[in-house]
Amino acid sequence: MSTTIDLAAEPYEFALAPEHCALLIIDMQRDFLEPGGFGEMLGNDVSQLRGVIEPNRKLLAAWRAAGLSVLHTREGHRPDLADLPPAKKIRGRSATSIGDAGPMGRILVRGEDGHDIIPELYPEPGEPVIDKPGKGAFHATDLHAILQHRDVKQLVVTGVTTEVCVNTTVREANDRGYDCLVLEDCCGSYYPEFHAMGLKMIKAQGGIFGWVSSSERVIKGLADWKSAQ
Ligand code: TIU
Repeated sequence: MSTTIDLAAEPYEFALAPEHCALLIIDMQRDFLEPGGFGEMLGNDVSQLRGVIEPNRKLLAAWRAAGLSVLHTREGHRPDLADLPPAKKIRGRSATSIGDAGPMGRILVRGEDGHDIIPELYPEPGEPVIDKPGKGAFHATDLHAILQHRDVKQLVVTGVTTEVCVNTTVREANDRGYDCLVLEDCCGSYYPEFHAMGLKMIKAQGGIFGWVSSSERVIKGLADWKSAQ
């Protein structure tokens, strides 16, 4: 018997199908959340994002306990920078840019300390990590193939930043036929107004890109579902 977890969401209720739903945690990397990385290089106050760590930690624990699929993404480039578009390298006219040395290693380069996921949300064995060169998690990655092999049709999306990599990924997913539920307390931006507007853009027009809800609702829904089994 297949059951759904019916969650309060906007613009209307989201019917989460546990066997076809994966948690996708976007770019919770030291480069975006700690000083000295890519986020700070762009001129941002990285402390703005720290508040999303704890809700994601609790959600991830509940998600793992329920035995559902989880995938993590990391934005970054090959050490030889062959996958770095020249336009991305020079954008911002910053003194330091992607590939240059920083306190956490070379900025936004795979294998460096700054590129890795923060310890609080570190992937467990068996949880795919998608290394992506762009803002969207589908561009130039095997994410779509992995999701198809697992028969995933819905994504619960969290991570940073709301208006950049989360929004780009949700839009890409939407055009590939996935239903996306974005958790507002588990996403964050360096700019609170962009966070608010990024979520509005997803749920407006009848859920033009997807749904918005909270981790509290998902955690409660998972607990009720588990106890009913
Ligand atoms: N700058 C910014 O807000 N975000 C990014 O560059 N990447 C992600 O959102 N991960």
